[in-house]
Amino acid sequence: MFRLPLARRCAAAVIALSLAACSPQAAPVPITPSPGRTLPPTSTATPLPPTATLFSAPPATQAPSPLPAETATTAPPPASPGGGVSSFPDPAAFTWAPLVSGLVRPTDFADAGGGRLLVLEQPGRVRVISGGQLLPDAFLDLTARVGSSGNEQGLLGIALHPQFASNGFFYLDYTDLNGDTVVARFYAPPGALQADAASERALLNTDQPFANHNGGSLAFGPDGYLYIGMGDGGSGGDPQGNGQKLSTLLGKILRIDVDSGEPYAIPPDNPFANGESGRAEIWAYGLRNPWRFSFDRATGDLYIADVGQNAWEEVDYLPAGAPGGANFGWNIREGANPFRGEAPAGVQLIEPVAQYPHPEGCSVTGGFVYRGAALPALNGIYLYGDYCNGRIWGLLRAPDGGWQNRLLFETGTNLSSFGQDASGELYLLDQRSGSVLKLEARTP
Ligand SMILES: [Ca+2]
Repeated sequence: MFRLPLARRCAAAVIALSLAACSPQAAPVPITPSPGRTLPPTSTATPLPPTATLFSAPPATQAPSPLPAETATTAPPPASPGGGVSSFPDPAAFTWAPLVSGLVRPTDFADAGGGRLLVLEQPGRVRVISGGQLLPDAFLDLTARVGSSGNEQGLLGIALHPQFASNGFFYLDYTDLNGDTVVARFYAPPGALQADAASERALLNTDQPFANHNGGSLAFGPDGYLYIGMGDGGSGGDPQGNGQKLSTLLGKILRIDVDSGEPYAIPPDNPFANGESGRAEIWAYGLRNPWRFSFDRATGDLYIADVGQNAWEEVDYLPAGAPGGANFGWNIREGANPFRGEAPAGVQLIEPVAQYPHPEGCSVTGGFVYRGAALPALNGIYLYGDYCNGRIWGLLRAPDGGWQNRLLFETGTNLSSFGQDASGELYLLDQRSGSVLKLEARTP
């Protein structure tokens, strides 16, 4: 999400998209698809063939680390054994049902267990939904520590420790009053409706040279490590070259071990773990503003939505078990297209598995692979959307490694984030209306 200035960008989109509702003043579009509103199954959002996974020269022997051998050839990698559907269902069978409203610029979501759903508000509060109701008292109020004057600043991401139910640790990513990124650990007593605001323990503080592109996504991987999404630092076009620069944490996905070290340890298989040829925290790079990444809870595969500059929004993919050091191309590439310069000899760039052009949208928001029980017709489909117009696509990996992509929903929301609960059911956050909506089966 988060394109600056939003109003200007969306004005252009509205011209081309009669269904778009980018302007904050625009009347909300009904959020449930109907047969008349559901778009045709074909979309110009283009899944890329598996043979386009890589380009440029074969891997060099020095860092950055090469990808696994099978992805370094034109042969598609085998599908992960997660199971799931082989085709898209009729999207008219589903609806995004309102769950709660009254939130202020919601940005992220987590299931804390015990019937508690946590929702971040960009100005700095963590709110609680309990028993289907938004509780008036915040789970945590950090508004005095969070700077949110910029459209892309504020309280941006949350991840619960894998043992949160017993240890009460959760992690937040926010921009502070100076506009710099903080990743910190907090504590809440098990089952509590309020966290301990005095429990903050900073893990990472990173200077942000510009107000935009602060990343902010957090997720624990299947390996138990904490992954952190960092934008390229902002402005436009990555003027500092941070995406490709291994001496900065900007423009990266980081990977740290929060269960060891002080305040964390570097996993020994991080690609630059010894810190000699790159920052030890780096897991993947070449990213502009990875606005939401997630792991398929069935396979461990990693999906990254990376917000584009002016032309292309993209979804990137790493199969489970892929080594660190993946380079997703920014700012040499924007989506699967040249942006600036060429990759140095020996540097491999990984192409996205799907991309869509402006003005089909203007800022991608990554979601989740559906693995819930309630909607089996969606099992294995990765849902992602566009912040500016609320479109939601499905991306489905075929057994041969190819990808199918389909536009599924026109929600008309400012789709700031998706959420996933402990059961694997999916939600979306509408920044404009301050609402949380849940994906459900449409009942006649
Ligand atoms: Ca890219």
